[in-house]
Amino acid sequence: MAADIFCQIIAGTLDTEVVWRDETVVAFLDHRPVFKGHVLVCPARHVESLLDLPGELMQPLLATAQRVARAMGPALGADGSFVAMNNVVSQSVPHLHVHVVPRSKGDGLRGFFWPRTRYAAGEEADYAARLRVALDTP
Ligand code: DGP
Repeated sequence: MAADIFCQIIAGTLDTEVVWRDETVVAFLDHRPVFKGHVLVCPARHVESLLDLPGELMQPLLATAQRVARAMGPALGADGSFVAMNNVVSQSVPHLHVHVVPRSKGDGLRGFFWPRTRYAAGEEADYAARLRVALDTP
């Protein structure tokens, strides 16, 4: 099977602006940024989505996302950042990537389109109960 695009970037066979690389994590510029300086932080080894991420990679991945987010102030003059990942649905590259997008007050981003709904009476407790069962919450 052909390596996905991010595996190729990580292997160095596809040219991209890499901003961080160590044994476990690689971070590079998204080529279609929400705002300039938008970074994708990936596990160096192929991991498809958050559900497949081994425990030992969780800390390095999130720590790198935090470092990148922290760098956006001094490097880009950002006031903050938006950090997110798509898993399967809306995930266009099947290699886990954390988006770290620089944000500035008044940058015009109205937020992603997240229509909000409301629970009917009693429904909220039912959803919570179903999740507690799946999570083995004591
Ligand atoms: P998502 O929709 O969450 O799977 O985001 C995938 C992102 O990957 C999207 O914002 C564009 C970016 N992307 C896709 N192909 C390439 C590429 O070849 N190089 C770079 N640098 N970014 C890419």
